[in-house]
Amino acid sequence: MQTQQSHKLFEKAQHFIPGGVNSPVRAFRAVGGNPIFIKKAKGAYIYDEDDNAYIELINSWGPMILGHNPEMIQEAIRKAIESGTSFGAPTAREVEIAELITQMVPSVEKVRMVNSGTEATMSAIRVARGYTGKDKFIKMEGHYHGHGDSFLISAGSGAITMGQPDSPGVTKGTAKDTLLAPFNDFEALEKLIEANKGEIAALILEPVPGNMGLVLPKKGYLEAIRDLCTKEAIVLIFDEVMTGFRLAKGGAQERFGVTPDMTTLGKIIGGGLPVGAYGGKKEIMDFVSPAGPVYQAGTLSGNPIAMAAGLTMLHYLNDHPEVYPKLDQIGEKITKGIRENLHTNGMNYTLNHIGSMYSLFFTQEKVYDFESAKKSDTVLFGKYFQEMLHQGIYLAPSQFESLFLSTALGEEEISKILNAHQEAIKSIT
Ligand code: KE4
Repeated sequence: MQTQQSHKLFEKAQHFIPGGVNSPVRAFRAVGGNPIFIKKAKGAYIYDEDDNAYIELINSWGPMILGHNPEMIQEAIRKAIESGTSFGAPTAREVEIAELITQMVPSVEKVRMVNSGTEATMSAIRVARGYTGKDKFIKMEGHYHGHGDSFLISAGSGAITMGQPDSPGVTKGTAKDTLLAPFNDFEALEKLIEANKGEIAALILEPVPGNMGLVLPKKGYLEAIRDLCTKEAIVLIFDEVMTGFRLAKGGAQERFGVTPDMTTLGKIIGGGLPVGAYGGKKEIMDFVSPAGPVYQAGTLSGNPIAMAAGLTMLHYLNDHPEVYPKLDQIGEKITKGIRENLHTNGMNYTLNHIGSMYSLFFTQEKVYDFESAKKSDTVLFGKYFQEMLHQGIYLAPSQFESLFLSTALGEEEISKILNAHQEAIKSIT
């Protein structure tokens, strides 16, 4: 597989863009080699600048749950553009999508649209602080909530991939209000809250973390956190930027039956265009300006083209509940095949899976938190990644990322993925 065009573009890109990419994890630093530059994508496939085709298991880090570039979304964007691209004034579509989100995610009684998951989480924490009058908040080790200063402490995703879970540039003044707890350790959380009694505004977590690779919440853990936050009057924020509209129509909170006070959303919500959102209980969201005193704003928030794409996506998911059992089935088939192959080859690497998300960790130990995830052999992962890429399967270029499946993966793609996996495992060990 030759990738000259990508190579040439990457050389040039590094002169004008830090690291040659607009988001660090795209640079392949963790897996070696140069990134491939994508020219187009459709359905289950992406195509690079050298016209190589790859079966997609990242799907733009989650948004492409129906596969790339569905006709109906193209059509919605084409139609919306005829009326203009941005007004900086309220539009009917924003009312429609807000109402739809409150129907799909009932814990969200009011919602504010923003332009990324980072904006959503930054804003949610500010509102929780304004609402409670408290400064501190808890995040989980290895969880990633975007690149807002107060979250870049023990952060997952690209931060740990680049070996900088605590980023320079985040001041001590900021970091002091971010408290850290190990995920899946309820006792440690209770002790942390006890030690900061009455000073904690919020607890934010990925209910099903995907940013240290996929890790599942232990049985009863989310329910226990919910009860503890209620008891301590701590605003519970589910960061569902990844899991929202993916693990169920109503996200992880629907799948696990645990209701947060606030929810942050992104990725799928924009149908492929830049959209984020945060919402929750009316009494909290009415603290957001101009209804309340907590300021948050955005020139392109609720952008009409992005709303058209997002509305089309959300209406489809709302009207086609069969999408979710189909995604679960695809996830089941792929992970069952991988498990069988690992067993046949006498390897018990750890495979964590739920619905249309999974991660293969190159460690024999269970992976249930950041410390155990970090035990994975990232060099071996890099070799596996390159082997799979060489066979035309496009995985996340980091051990500390979840994979995202789409309904566009048919029987042919699933067997190609499993054959490529078989070859890759054989060649790296
Ligand atoms: P964005 O600002 O990248 O739209 O969203 C930040 C964010 C917030 N919360 C969660 C749970 C997230 O997963 C993310 C972003 N996810 C990463 C993938 N792990 C985006 C990919 C990238 O950084 O390039």
